[in-house]
Amino acid sequence: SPDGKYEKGVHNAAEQFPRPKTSKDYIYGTAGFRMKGEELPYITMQVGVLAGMRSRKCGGQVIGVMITASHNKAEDNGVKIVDPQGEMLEQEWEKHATYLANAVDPSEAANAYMWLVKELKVDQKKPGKVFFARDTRPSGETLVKALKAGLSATGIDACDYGILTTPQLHYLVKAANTQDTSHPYGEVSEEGYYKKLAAAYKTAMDNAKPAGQLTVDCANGVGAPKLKEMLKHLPSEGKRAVNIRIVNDKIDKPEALNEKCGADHVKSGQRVPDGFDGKPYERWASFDGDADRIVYYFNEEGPVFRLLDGDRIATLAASFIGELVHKAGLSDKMTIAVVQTAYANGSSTKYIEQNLKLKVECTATGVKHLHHTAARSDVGVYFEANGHGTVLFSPQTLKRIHNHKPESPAQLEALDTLKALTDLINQTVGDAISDMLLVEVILANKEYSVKEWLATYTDMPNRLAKVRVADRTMFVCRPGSAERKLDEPKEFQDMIDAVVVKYKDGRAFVRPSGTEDVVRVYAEAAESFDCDHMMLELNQAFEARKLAQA
Ligand code: G16
Repeated sequence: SPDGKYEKGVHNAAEQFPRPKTSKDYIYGTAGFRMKGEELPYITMQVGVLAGMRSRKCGGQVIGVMITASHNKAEDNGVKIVDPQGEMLEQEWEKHATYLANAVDPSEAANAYMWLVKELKVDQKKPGKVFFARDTRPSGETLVKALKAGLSATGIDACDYGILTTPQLHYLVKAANTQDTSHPYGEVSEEGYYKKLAAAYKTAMDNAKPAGQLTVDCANGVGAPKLKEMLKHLPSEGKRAVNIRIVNDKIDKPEALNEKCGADHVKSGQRVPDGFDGKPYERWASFDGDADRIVYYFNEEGPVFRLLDGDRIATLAASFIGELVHKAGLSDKMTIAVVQTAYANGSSTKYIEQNLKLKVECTATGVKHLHHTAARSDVGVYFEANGHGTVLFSPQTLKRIHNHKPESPAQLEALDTLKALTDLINQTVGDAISDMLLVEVILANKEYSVKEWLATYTDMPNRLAKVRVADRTMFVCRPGSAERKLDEPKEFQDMIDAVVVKYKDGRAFVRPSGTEDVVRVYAEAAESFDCDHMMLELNQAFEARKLAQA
């Protein structure tokens, strides 16, 4: 390093934030590193070191670091790196993060740093810049100190954005790296984020009327204060006035985070959150702990719970964008594709292919996989069933939309709405606030109530469960199967297949989680009681192979 200064700096930082004594290997997983917050300072310091290198390597462009454990418990935390265009860290670099995180002591840390500098040909004299933020978890404060230690140890210019939602940080990174280009993404400030979304929302609502009140469960997380901020920028009077009520906003009670509320609780358990007081057909939505996921739902009389999850948002968005493209006279200029994962409800896939007549692709879980696939299309709509997703418009497509000359007032109207959507949608990553505004705009424009939205197709009954296992790394998905089949443990897939064939339209899969110490089990079938039965049999298969842990 410049006179060995940074090498020594890393050594010192690793002394200040030593690696916990553990036999565990840390892995940069589905969404970066995730574990108990108290275990994370060393790793976070190392993430700072790597983010700085990445910035130097990317010609000094801003790199982001987000400290959050999103949907996980309050005592957990996590840290992940955001690349220059606001995407997830390039996969090739994940192993470098894993490598640094597993250097056992200060000398190894310093050596690992120097080895990577050489290996990646990082010019340490070049400037580097990192933006970072955290969610509301109390452990975030210590982790910020550790992160700063890693950054300053290696001479990186850092900018602390305090508490933000994950997608807001992604926005800022992209905004910073595009500000001097011909297509700036937006102002480089939290305020700029609200202004961009608010302006787009107003245009997209020009010819529509909001469809009654929406109540948003913010999981007692960062989404609560940020949604409140967002509301200040949206019209509160007149025909476009938003009518949004916020519940579960207790961020001063850290233990309440994601506790019996939030998108994951609602989606996995197919149930309303604590604090629910909705009357039949009242529209509700839940964010997760860092506000990058959203699901909608309501009760019918009974009450019968009805979920409008990521698949529903994807189909709603794809159909509306398809209509706008058609009305604007752009049909022959762009194609729309939808990207899903194995968790997508079979009915949603059928509906997209048969009714919307769009191409569907299936990838592994993790936004990084969906995002890359979606980016190959002109318009790529991607959503995980859990409510994490967005819509990508390729640069070429954006150009076509902006250069298009409408030939009638109707074409003009559709084109203006389409243009507004390209600004309303946070194209860097799934964003609960942005996705919520998107859904609200679509429902208002289509004059849809939740009832009509639900009626577009009928979900296959399904169940989602977690199984605790001794070692989730024993479970290995079959390459190329988009996690729908397992290769390991040997012959376990045969047992799953033997269960599934017994049920009409049965489908099930088992995959190791990348964010929790569990394996996930998904099952769907034509009949609800078949799902329960199938789940029971799958659980028995775990027992039979002694894979489950009490
Ligand atoms: C993260 C990822 C999502 C993924 C989820 C669960 O979400 O960003 O793409 O679906 O974890 O992943 P897994 O099943 O591997 O545990 P979040 O909202 O927690 O950041």
